[in-house]
Amino acid sequence: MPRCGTVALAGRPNVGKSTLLNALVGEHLAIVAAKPQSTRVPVVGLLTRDDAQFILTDSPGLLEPEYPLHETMRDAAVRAIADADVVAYLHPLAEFPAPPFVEVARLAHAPRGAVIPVYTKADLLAPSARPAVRPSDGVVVSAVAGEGLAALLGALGARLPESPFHYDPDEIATQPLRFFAAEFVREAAFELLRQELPYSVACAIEEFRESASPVYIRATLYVERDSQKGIVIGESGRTIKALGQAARAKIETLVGQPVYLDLHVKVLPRWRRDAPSLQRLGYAPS
Ligand SMILES: Nc1nc2c(ncn2[C@@H]2O[C@H](COP(=O)(O)OP(=O)(O)OP(=O)(O)O)[C@@H](O)[C@H]2O)c(=O)[nH]1
Ligand SMILES: [Mg+2]
Repeated sequence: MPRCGTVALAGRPNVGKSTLLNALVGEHLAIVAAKPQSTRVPVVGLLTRDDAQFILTDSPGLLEPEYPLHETMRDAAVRAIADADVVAYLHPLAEFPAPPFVEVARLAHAPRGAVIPVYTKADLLAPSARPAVRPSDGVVVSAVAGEGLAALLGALGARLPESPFHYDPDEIATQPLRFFAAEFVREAAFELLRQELPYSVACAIEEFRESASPVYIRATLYVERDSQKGIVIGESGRTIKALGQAARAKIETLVGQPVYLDLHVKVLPRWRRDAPSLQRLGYAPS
């Protein structure tokens, strides 16, 4: 009997959840940023290996909510954890040992699925500086160096339920291309905008014409204040142009075709704290 089930990648912000999802799936699906709190909604990646199908859910970092967007992020992470057959609990190897998962996730009780500690970013430590991690402590990985991924899949796969596959083995994603287009605009914002500005950026896809050549995408990049709009546009439109080019290149890689990205900037005041705006941007269940 094959195995198939859901694996939640969970942990504090910035521990390397999205990078690990991409390394396991072998495609850049989830956005990655040097700054924490880049993932706002779960991203699902599929991996089918021999007789096991992994439905991998990259979840927002577990944090103490400070405003309504944070609350939607935490709710989404907690839901992904509750739904999972197995929880991969990511924590940097440099901070071994990880505190108990229920404390970090602030859960009232242990999740239904087994929790496997995964110690990340192993490449940042010289071999002599690495803590001694026993197999019973968890799995050591480096998504960047590709270390430990086979062992991780072995540990996760052994805990998946016996079940027929839920998806075609060739599929790698479940969310529509327009979702990834909006995410890649945000990833470009994390790369090109400074300080706190990426946290005020959201993106909505207004039109996505896949039959057009090049593929036509009209998108709105939202910020929270007029002053931020000025910075995002930049002198003579320089910043928004660079942002659009970076986002377009990322979208083209996933779509596999040339893309025309028609990107506009608008102000949506205090959208991070406004329930109707959060809903409209896809951050809250409607
Ligand atoms: N050296 C090294 N850096 C890594 C590794 N994995 C992730 N990183 C870096 O760590 C930072 C955060 O990575 P993400 O994958 O965005 O982390 P995350 O846990 O998804 O973060 P949030 O979504 O914000 O909670 C980025 O700068 C990554 O390049 C790794 O294996 N080695
Ligand atoms: Mg992430």
